[in-house]
Amino acid sequence: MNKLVITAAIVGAEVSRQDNPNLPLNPEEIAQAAIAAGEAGAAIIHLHARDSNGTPTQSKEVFRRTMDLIKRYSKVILQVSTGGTVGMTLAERLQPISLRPEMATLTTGSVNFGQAVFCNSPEDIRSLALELAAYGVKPEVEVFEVGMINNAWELVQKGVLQLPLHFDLVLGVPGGIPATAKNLLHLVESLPKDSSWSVAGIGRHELPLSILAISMGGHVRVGFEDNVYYAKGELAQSNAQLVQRIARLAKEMGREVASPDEARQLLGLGH
Ligand code: KMH
Ligand code: ZN
Repeated sequence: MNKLVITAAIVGAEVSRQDNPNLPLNPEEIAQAAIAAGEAGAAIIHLHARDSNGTPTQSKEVFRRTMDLIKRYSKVILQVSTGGTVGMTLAERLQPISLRPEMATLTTGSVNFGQAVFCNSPEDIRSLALELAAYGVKPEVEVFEVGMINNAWELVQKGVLQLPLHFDLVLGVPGGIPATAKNLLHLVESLPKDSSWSVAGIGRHELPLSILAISMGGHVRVGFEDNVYYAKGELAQSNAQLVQRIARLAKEMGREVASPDEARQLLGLGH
């Protein structure tokens, strides 16, 4: 089987220190968490940013500072969020793209997100995809519902997105596709041929879906953005602890963990 690419989603936009006091928030803390996650086996860091109050921000300067700090000590692939948090304008969300990260997310549809709505109109999705292409940034297509796969495919047919695509299948967001094995299989079977994919199981679904993905030849995303627990009733000490467990399980299951450079090759990243 191919090597396993582990993504660490280390901060997100919706979790807080009340959920887990070990959540990294400022650029220094986020960089430290990213570097430790890389040392534990993560090849990709999915990056959000917070301002000095801990509020989600897409500020280019905050992203720049965080990314510079990480790059100083680690070769991990940096994947910036273009989702930000619900309610942000498209212009806000786009800001870090001009920093030319190696990857960025692209959610190809709208979905209820807890009590809010994560809005991605066809026009906004197209603008985001074109912006990524203009800066040579590889998209990771974020899928919260099965129709989002078809929306990505339509953009391929229109020449806006290029094959092969890399997907992150997010299961278990309240309002999105439920986290079941049957749904994961359906999503995977719906992907365009030769796509690569990772799975992000939300909350308690993180571990069982990760194990399924390791078995199926997919890749895995873990981290505080998706889940703040190590086990029922036991908060995770760090993002690295969650990554370490996946690396350990993968080894037990006969899959080697990809280094950042191996992940670059696997994902067709040009630099
Ligand atoms: N915070 C969510 C509303 C992304 O990073 O692109 C969207 C999200 C996806 O986290
Ligand atoms: Zn995110």
